[in-house]
Amino acid sequence: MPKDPITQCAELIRRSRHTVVLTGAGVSTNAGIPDFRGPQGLYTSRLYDPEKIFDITYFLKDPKPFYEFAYDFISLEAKIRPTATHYALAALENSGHLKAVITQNIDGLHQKAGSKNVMDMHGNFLASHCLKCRKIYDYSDLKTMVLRHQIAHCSCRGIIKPDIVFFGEDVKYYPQSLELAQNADLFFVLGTSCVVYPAASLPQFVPGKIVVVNHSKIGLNMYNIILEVESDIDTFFNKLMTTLKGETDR
Ligand code: CNA
Repeated sequence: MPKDPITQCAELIRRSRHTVVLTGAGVSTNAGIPDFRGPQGLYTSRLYDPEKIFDITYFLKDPKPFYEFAYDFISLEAKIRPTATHYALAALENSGHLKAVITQNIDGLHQKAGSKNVMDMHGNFLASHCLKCRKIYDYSDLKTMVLRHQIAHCSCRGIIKPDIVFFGEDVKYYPQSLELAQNADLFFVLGTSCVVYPAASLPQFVPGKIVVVNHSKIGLNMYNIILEVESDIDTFFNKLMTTLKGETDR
C-alpha cells in the first residue's frame, strides 16, 4: 500500500543528513499576515499596492505608501504570534533534524519561534538606517516614529528605510543560501509561489529530494520533486510533528 505523505516525510527527515527549508509568505498567513499571491493576498485584495510599497525607485520618490503599510504592519506586530509551522521548524532545528531556514519573509516570526540559523533573504524590520547619513536605528526607534503616523526621518532630515529588501535591491545571505541548497539531501519548499528571484532559483541547485507543501500547486517542475502536498501548512506540520513525536523533543 502506498505510504501517506506525512509518513513519507517523517521517513525522509529521519534519513536525511542535510535538510533545509525555503519558506514564503504562506507560512505566516495563519498568523494573520496576508501573503502576496494567495486568495486573500495583497495582490488580490489590492489593500496595498506591493509594486509601490516595496519598490526602491518608488520609495525614493514617495515613501508614503510604504509607511502606510509599515504603520499597519507595526501596529499588528505585538499581537502576531508564530504559527505551528514556525514552532515545528524551530523544534526540528533544535533536535538536529534541520540545518537552516531560508526565508523570503520579513516578519521575523522564524526567529520569534526560536529558529537560530535563519537566512532572511529579504531582510526584516529589526534594524533601519538613514539613506543620507547611514545612521542606524533599532526597531523601537522606528516603531515610535511610524506609530506617530510619520514617515521616519533622521535628525539629518534624511529618510529612514528599514533593512528589508525592496524590489530593485540585492538580497541578503545569497551565497550562504546557495551553499545550503547545494548541500541539501532534503529540501522543503513551503508556502511560497516560488516566483520571486533569486530565492525562486534555489530549488534548481538542490542535488537531493524536494518536497513542496502549499495550498495549491505551484509551477515548480523538476525531476527531483518527489512529493507535492496540497495542504494548509499548519495542518501538515501538526500531523508531521505528531508522527515524529519523541524524536524532536529536546
Ligand atoms: P506569495 O507569492 O504570496 O506566495 C504564497 C504562497 O503560499 C501561495 O502560493 C499561497 O497559495 C500559499 N499559502 C498561503 N497560505 C498558506 C497556508 N496557510 N498553507 C499553505 N500554503 C499557503 O509569497 P512568496 O513568499 O512566494 O513571495 C515572496 C515575497 C512575499 C517576498 O518578497 C516576501 O517578502 C513577501 N511577503 C512576505 C510576507 C511576510 O513576511 N509574512 C507577507 C507578504 C509578502
